[in-house]
Amino acid sequence: MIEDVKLPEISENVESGVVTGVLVKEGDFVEKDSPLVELETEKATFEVPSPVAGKVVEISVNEEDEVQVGQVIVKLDTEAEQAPPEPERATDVETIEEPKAKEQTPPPAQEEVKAVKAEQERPPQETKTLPAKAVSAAPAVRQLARELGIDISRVSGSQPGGRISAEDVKNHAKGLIASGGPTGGGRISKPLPDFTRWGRVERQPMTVTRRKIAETLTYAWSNIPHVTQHDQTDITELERFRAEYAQRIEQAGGKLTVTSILLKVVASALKAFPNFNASVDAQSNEIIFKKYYHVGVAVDTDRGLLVPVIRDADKKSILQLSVELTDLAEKARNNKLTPEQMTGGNFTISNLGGIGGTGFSPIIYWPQVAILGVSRASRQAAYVNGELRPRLALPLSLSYDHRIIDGAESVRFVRWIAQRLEQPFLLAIEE
Ligand code: CAO
Repeated sequence: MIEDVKLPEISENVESGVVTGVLVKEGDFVEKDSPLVELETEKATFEVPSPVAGKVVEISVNEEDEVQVGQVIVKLDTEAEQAPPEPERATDVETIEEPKAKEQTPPPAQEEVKAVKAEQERPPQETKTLPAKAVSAAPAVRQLARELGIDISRVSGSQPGGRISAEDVKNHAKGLIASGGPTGGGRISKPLPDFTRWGRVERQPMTVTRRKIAETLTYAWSNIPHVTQHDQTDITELERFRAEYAQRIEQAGGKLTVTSILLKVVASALKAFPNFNASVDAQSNEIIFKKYYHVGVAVDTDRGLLVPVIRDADKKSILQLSVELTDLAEKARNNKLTPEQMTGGNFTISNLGGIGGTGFSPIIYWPQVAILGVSRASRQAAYVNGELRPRLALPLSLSYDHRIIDGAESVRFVRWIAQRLEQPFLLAIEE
């Protein structure tokens, strides 16, 4: 029997995605839950699992196609018998033409289904992405919006049922230009000069992830009055502690790093300074104080910046945090994060120190109100009890929302963190 496999419901308000990888070819036999295509949506990239086992008889989509929920992705013959494995399989793998498809490990299908459900149940104000709404528009209209750098969920539809027409998109664009505001995708609506007048150029479309990053950061940068407070902390003792326990944490499957220790310190700091664990509701002029402590960590990946979130960081040990961070950073780099794993953070840590740098001004992840940037630790000479000693200094850069956090409080917050890193025992006493 030939069965059409359609794109299932992804999550609330997400009606389509762009195919970034076709992971099977005609003739392949797929097991239930094995990945068929890789899909990039506004919220995440993930693999679409096969709902049944069968032989692929037709692939109905190509890379870069925009696919709507309910659209057929592949056709499977569910009665086909799986061919017995070839005896010379090891040689086949070496000469295979599509390493990406073969390299994919089967996805944690149940986890993804759970994640999608959780995403659907999650109240919209908890998401770190921009507020979205159900959008009804033809693919060509969506394409036009993308080309103009417009977030289609912000366009009002004039057609029956609120459906958006090409004219609606153009009118929205005109309105943005008239108001001088930025369009979605982080692009400014001023036309660019013709660069070919000065030399050869190459145009490349932004990936969905890049557009989302641009849109989120542009929104945050234009809507939050940012100030960055710089400080540094002496982590000489902490480095000794890290070396001492590194092996134990490694045995548990994690890596003890400045970032995993910071997760613990930051979660405690958020409890001590509730203004940093809040969001501003500019529409109702209220401040929302959160009573949970979920902390995001910026991870540098091939596709750009991703921010997985560690839930209830306050309730976890440094060992647990180290294992979880190692796992989430690996998932981020291997494209395995679910949308749920990237939402709901209250505060973010962005550690660029493994790469280098002496300081930077991180952009806050709206609707959060602060972000801690960490740069490279360096050896410095410092006076300790009147003697000049070599010490390891870690630069900290805290960007905060000046609407609800005052400068003095930002200094106290970052000093509080600095002191717990300088004297790791302090945290143990307080916990
Ligand atoms: N100073 C000096 N060395 C540092 C350091 C710092 N601030 N932070 C990390 N390191 C070292 C680590 O100790 C490790 O060294 P060893 O292997 O010798 O122990 C090495 O750098 C690599 O660290 P890591 O990346 O494995 O581990 P981490 O937990 O410190 O960082 C993560 C994890 C995910 C934060 C990091 O890998 C990453 O992706 N950072 C980039 C984040 C980013 O792009 N931010 C920009 C956002 S724009 O606002």
